[in-house]
Amino acid sequence: MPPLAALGVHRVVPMPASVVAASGAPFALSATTTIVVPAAGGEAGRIGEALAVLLRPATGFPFAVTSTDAAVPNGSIVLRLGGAATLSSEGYELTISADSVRIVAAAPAGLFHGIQTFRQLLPAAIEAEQSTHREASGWSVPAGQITDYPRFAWRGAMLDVARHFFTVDEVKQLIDILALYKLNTLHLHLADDQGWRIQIDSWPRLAQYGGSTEVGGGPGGYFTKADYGDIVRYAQDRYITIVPEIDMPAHTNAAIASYPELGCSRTAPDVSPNAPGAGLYTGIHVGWSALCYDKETTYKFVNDVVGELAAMTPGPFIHIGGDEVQVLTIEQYATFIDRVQDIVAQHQKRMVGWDEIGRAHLKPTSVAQMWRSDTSMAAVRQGAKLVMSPATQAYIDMKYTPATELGLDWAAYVELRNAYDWDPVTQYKGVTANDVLGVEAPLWSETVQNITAAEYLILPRLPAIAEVGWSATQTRDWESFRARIAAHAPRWRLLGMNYYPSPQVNW
Ligand code: TNX
Repeated sequence: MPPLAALGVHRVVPMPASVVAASGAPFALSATTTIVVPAAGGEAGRIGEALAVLLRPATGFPFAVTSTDAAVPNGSIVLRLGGAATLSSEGYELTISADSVRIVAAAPAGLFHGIQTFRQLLPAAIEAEQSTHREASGWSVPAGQITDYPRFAWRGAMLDVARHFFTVDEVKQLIDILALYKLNTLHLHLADDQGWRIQIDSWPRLAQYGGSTEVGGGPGGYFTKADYGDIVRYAQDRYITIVPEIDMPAHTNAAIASYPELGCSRTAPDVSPNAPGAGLYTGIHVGWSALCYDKETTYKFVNDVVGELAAMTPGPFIHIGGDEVQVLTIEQYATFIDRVQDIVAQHQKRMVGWDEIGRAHLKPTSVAQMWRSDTSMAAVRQGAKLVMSPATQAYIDMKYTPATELGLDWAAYVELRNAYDWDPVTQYKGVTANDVLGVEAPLWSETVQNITAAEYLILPRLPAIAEVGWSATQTRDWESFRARIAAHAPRWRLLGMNYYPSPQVNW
């Protein structure tokens, strides 16, 4: 049986803007299918190669990649740039007939997203590593046309590599999930009380000492600059921007343990007997540590760290945290954030911070990440844009139900439907569409020790958030989503990904 009778009953997540089924025969992959890219090659050529790499293992077909602008023979998958300028820089048009598949986009990111849609229209078995179980349907894709583009510019996930460290390989596995669901931003929470995870040459003990443990007393770890560059390039190849975060002025115990002159007051609420070194912290309390807001050393430190981070980060944003400060007054806090904002600007980047930064004097180019809402409106009133991460919907470190072993529950239990059924613009009174840059699902890692555990919390909730960020309001529908996402579990299994089989879905 073919996987889909017609394009009208496709299983694509996130839901495309427009899907028009055609009555003609489907397109079928075969041993003679070629991938045609523009003569100029370039990024479209690289995307065509990536498509071939995706299709070869399961089918066993060669998928030659040809560079030409000439008319193409029947049986081709054609990638073209231009002609779809109205679709924005991430949009695409996918046209499928018995003779050919055409993906047209104004920019390479759109071609990349179009390929993810084509991939999801193929039977799940396309994800298999070997062609051992030939697809009975003949690898066919129903005829029709999809026109698609995102609702929001920032569609992200966050991984907390500070509470537990994750390897470069694990981060790449997460990036693969983001790419499949057309997410374009990966925010890395690189420093917190329990660990500093990025090499900084001017302050070497940050990573060497501050990175030497994690929650529970494990060995921790950190990314060298080469590791970080590797992650940045892997993400770039998938049209994903890395947003690095150094959380300050609170959540800074790992830095203060490495360089005690950075601290003003610091009393760890509980010191783990497992802590391998003086001043290091392996518990999970928050808010108690702080950089000294009135010492020049602090700003030299911030300038050095932001400078090195800006130099290794091609994306426009540096996230400076700014959350949960308990040991500074509001005035002291605002003084600190104002100066840090200037430092970030001096390094030609835009500052992002958790919504508490609304208490400072924000530039309109700064971005506040809404998580609790109380200070978000103060940021909006200053012209800053919001990235929406309401903890009750978008925090994918929350337990699904009281029975979930992993995760925390301080904000809510977040079952799949809670993660899906909300709107970034109407969620909070006073926010308008113009204020919202996009959405992000943070994965804090107090209870999450490796990527397998992370995947259990990520799938299926991150695809739900991806649809919140990509799909137009009028195309979104819970019943439709729960039917479509069910078809993704076989894909995840073939990709070796762990997931939570939510009882809200008929898997
Ligand atoms: C709150 S959200 C925090 C983090 C914790 C998280 C756990 C935010 C800006 N701060 O420090 O890891 O809750 O859910």
